Amino acid sequence: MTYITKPKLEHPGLARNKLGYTRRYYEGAVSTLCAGCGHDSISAAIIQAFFELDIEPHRIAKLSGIGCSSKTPTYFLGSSHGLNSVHGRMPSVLTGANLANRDLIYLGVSGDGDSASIGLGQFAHCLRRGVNVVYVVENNGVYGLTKGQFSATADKGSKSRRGVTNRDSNIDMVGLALQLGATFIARSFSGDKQQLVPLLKAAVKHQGAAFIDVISPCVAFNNHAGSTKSYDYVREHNEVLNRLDFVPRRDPITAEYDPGSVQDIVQHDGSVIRLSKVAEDYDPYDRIAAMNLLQARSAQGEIVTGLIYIDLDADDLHTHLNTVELPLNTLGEEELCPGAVALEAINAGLR
Ligand SMILES: Cc1ncc(C[n+]2csc(CCOP(=O)(O)OP(=O)(O)O)c2C)c(N)n1
Ligand code: SF4
Ligand SMILES: [Mg+2]
Repeated sequence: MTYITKPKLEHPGLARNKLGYTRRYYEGAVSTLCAGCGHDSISAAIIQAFFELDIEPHRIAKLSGIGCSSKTPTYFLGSSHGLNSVHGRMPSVLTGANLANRDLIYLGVSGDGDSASIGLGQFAHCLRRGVNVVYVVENNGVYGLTKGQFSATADKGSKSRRGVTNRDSNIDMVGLALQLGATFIARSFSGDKQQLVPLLKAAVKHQGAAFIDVISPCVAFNNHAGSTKSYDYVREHNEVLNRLDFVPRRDPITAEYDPGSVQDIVQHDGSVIRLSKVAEDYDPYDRIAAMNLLQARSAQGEIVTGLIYIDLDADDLHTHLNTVELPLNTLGEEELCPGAVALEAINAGLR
């Protein structure tokens, strides 16, 4: 049913962003996912985030693997670049694209099967190497597309729809991302757009590997009693660390807050993440404390959400590799293939 297209007509009174575009310009095709699937709410949050950030859609490249979650880029940013790759292989394709053209904003969209099961190695190396990406995992604890088998993020002791208990230990993707060295790490819930939209905006402006694990219930296979990824379970066990406001660089900060109740995080480009702390003593710059908190809360069955960790001194793979500033397709033949003399000089330098 992916042939369904949306009508091109739009209401003349629709709000426009600073580029003159309406939100419709950031949408994609009509979703064919199950009604109520968490993934559709994440698509809506992505549309809102890019619309409000006033980003030209052609500056974005959205890449995914295989799964219901990986289908979602068809449903947002219809005017952006996109590639639906192979199951679990989105990160390496994205890394290659990023190295070839650093001028685009890279949005990696994946599922828990795609990134924690078959693609775990790819996920790990992408974050470890600091690829400048917004990496979103739409985490429902199952392989939704292939009819609801447990994925590697399914909690030990949780039950399938048919009542089978999962005996394997789960992979906590946020815990892994912390260990691997990602420099912007957050968790959110598809049912909490107020939290997810500013997290997405802040991640887009982060210069380095940004990872957001979004718990996204699968209404067809994992939304029953006994599941720890159902709407009810997440609502009852969601421990929100902080509330966020994202303030772009050019906008003045107007809202008044009691001194001490908020923390301003100024990113590289001058944009500000204004954190209203819910957990008073939580420090988002402390990687070890974040690891400890996650472990402690997960042992109690709680799901920690919010901005979990940020490193403002982050750099990215291009810095690590000392690559050329320009996209490769803008270089001429002489720069790309400088000839035998230049090659000899390089070889001599390695002897
Ligand atoms: C190499 C390969 N192995 C297995 C599959 C079958 N397959 C397709 S999607 C999928 C799992 C998807 O799970 P997830 O990434 O969590 O996405 P969801 O559908 O839950 O959003 C599997 C196992 C495949 N397409 N390719
Ligand atoms: S099977 Fe699950 S993950 Fe897939 S579209 Fe339906 S609710 Fe969403
Ligand atoms: Mg899944």
